[in-house]
Amino acid sequence: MSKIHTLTAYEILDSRGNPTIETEIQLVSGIRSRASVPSGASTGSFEVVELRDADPNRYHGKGVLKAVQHVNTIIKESVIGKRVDEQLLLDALMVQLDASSNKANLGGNAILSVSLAIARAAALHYQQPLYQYFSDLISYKSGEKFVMPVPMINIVNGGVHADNNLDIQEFMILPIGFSSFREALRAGVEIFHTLKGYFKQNGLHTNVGDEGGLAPDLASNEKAIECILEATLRAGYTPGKDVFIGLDVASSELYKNSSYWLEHKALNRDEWVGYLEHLVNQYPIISIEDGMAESDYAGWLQLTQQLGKRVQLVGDDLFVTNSRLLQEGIDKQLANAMLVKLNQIGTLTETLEAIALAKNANYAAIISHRSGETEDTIIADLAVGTRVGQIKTGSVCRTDRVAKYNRLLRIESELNDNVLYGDRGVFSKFLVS
Ligand code: 2PG
Ligand code: MG
Repeated sequence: MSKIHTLTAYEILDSRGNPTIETEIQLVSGIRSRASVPSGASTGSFEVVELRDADPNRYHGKGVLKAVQHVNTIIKESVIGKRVDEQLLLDALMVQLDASSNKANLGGNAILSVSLAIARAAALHYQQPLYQYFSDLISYKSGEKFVMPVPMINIVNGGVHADNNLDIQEFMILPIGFSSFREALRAGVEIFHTLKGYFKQNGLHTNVGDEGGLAPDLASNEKAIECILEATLRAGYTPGKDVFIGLDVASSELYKNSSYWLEHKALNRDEWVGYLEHLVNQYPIISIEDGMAESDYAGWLQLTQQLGKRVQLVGDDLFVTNSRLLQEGIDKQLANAMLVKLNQIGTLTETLEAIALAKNANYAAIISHRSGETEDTIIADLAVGTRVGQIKTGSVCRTDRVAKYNRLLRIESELNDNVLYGDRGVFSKFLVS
């Protein structure tokens, strides 16, 4: 087995033009690989620490040279000479080296860049595609089919991801009613372009937000959903049959002084849950992420009781890919799905543990990007390898987003017929046929 020869980290840029960390690993065998780390804007308070330099003379304080330094010294010294396929051990070692509860010492970004570079190098060592390596790591039976994920395509951006007047952060389409990822993605792309044309026709601007979704000012949040449904029909698809709506409300961002702020009005918990229920009654919505603020547990319970049988309720800020928080949510019966972001927890091992916990509790898991991304496509492989059946990776323009879709297209083509699309098991409980 090849051993780790050296690690080299450096500063690169993410899709918003902010510094982030990339780590290159070299094995004794000569194999080299690298991995980079994304960065969020609407972050949950319990995410691990993204270590930044806070040096106002560089990148407005956003430099990551301290994290780089940690990889190039402390982490490097402790992993050199170790077997590259000991992912569990190496991740545990880094957690131990950090010795804090939230990776504040070495930086979650430093640790994750190493964790992912290791996985990629091990896959190369075994001459396996990365998704296959992930699948083996979690011990799927060989021969069990891979599952291409349903893409949650974020075609209208709002909230902190855009400079428009929409409160809801992400308006997504889920092309569920298709038999391959390729055809589902094509529908998504056609709807995106139709929507762009429709906005243009109506004198609305067609600039895009951080995740590549269109970001015009609109009369209301509901109007965004209505425009998407209109574009779906115009593109020749049927809402509620081929294509469903998903929202990431990112409501921790809207929650101030115990009120949810919508369209400049303060709503109390009942009114807010009532609003979400109204949206579900009115439109073919199948998934709502962060419907309630991360600290509003009573609100989450109410929302889950009221809507949990009808739609997927996804905890992002609520769970932050953290098994302890997820277990608490499972015990209290909050939400019914978890968003999975590698950099919320900081190692591959802990991410896989959280996914396993979700699966065991019958919670869906959705592999996700961050609003600040790099060209790294590892989440595409993670989605296929873990067979979770869903991925959230933004709009269908801008290379930071499209790179993941392109990787998925390549994987599907490589797997030929030996692959399923989506996982009706995840959605069928919400579909009234
Ligand atoms: C989210 C993400 C990704 P951010 O809230 O789900 O879409 O945004 O990376 O800014 O947290
Ligand atoms: Mg979110």
